[in-house]
Amino acid sequence: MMATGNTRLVRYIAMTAFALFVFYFVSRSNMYTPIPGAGQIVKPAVQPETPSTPKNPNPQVPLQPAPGSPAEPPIKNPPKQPTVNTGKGDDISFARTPSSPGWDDLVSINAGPRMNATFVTLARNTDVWDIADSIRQVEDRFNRRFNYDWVFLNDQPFDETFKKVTTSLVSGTTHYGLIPVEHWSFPDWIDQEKAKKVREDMKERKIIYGDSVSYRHMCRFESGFFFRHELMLNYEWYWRVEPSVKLFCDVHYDPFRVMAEEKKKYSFVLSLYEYHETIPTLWESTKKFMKNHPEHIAKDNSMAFLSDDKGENYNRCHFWSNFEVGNLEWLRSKAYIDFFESLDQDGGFFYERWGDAPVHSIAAGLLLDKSEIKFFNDIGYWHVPFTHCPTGEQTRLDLRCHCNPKDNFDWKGYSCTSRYYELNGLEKPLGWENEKD
Ligand SMILES: Nc1nc2c(ncn2[C@@H]2O[C@H](COP(=O)(O)OP(=O)(O)OP(=O)(O)O)[C@@H](O)[C@H]2O)c(=O)[nH]1
Ligand SMILES: *[C@@H]1O[C@H](CO)[C@@H](O)[C@H](O)[C@H]1NC(C)=O
Ligand SMILES: [Mg+2]
Repeated sequence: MMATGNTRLVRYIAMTAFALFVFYFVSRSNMYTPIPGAGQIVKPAVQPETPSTPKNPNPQVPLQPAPGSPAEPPIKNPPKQPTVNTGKGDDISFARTPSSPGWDDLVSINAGPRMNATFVTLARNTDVWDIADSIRQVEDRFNRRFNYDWVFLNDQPFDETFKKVTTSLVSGTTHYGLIPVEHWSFPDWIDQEKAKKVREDMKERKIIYGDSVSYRHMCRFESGFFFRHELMLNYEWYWRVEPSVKLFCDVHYDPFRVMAEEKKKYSFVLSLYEYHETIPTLWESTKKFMKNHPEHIAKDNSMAFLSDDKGENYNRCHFWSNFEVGNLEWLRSKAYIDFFESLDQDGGFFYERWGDAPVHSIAAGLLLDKSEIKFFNDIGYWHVPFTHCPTGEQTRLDLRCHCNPKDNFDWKGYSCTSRYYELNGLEKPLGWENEKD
């Protein structure tokens, strides 16, 4: 009798303990699931034209509590608290190689400090679905863990659909800005008749966008004004994103922070030769600027990237500016503004068809020390028709890249990236020879 009673009691205790254990386990795992910021932030459907309540009023401070902080359920091995920027890049929030702690965590909100940075996109209302595509990729591969803001600029007011769709996709705060007409029109020193003849002539010669007025305003705006838009004055760093681009690889670390810690001001993933027809006198204008402003030319510049004869002629190499991570303070500096204004006075945005890519690139090449320009091998990228697929099989596997390495443009004949490597005395990534053609 006694024995049976004891067995029953033991069985009862065991079953209760088991039930409690199951309940505890289930409820705990449920608590983990909606990770704040991982695409689950509840946001108002529409945001007003001007800055709405920013999600992160102080970008230097992490937006979300770090995993393991008191606001969250306990985790078995809580990661370290966010560290102050040590400059060493070896803390959990800054995993740069597969052996770094925290590398495998592509789910939690990144615990590290945030830079004073934003994405920026110039777009028309009709670009909405093409930019939606780009945003989705940037969010999936990077920003859902970092929640940086996104600034959209347009020469026309953005419509409700554009704002609704993009706000629903961006994990950070979105801002929508109208471009002032002075930044999107002909300066008064431009001869309209002469500019019109150029467009007709370029149309006949079938030069891409050669007959377009809006394309010229776009190039001039991206060259001289986007970084001075009032919404952009709130930031120190930008990452430019265009409609219909692709990101092929996981971005484990914060590229803005890499830029700051490596003391970079400008970066690229693709480089190539510009069409001569669009910039016949750009180098003459550049030389005039160099003569008038020797004080702005960096001692250790990248002239060897731009010219094969020590500056006599332009070799047409440029960084492709539809992707850029860069420093806005540099673009707002006297050196850059003097350069832009000197070019603008010469009229080539309208009398030719100067692109913002060669303008930014020449500026970066001459006004910055060569050590201030960064090449991001590990950011896989596509903008029609060129692909940057990271060189090195192990890198592509580690970053879960979905690009075909055969498409990588970097080491092909029409790319200028080899010059960048040579000029900086850098060793090319392992496996580059196999991708020459
Ligand atoms: N608001 C506005 N944005 C424009 C206009 N034209 C171009 N853009 C934007 O400026 C950027 C560059 O324009 P694109 O048409 O992509 O020029 P591109 O990259 O040289 O050429 P594509 O090969 O057509 O992509 C994109 O982000 C466009 O959305 C315009 O007239 N108004
Ligand atoms: C971010 O940078 C802008 C431009 O330099 C500056 O005005 C602003 O105060 C900065 N914000 C923070 C939080 O540091
Ligand atoms: Mg484009």
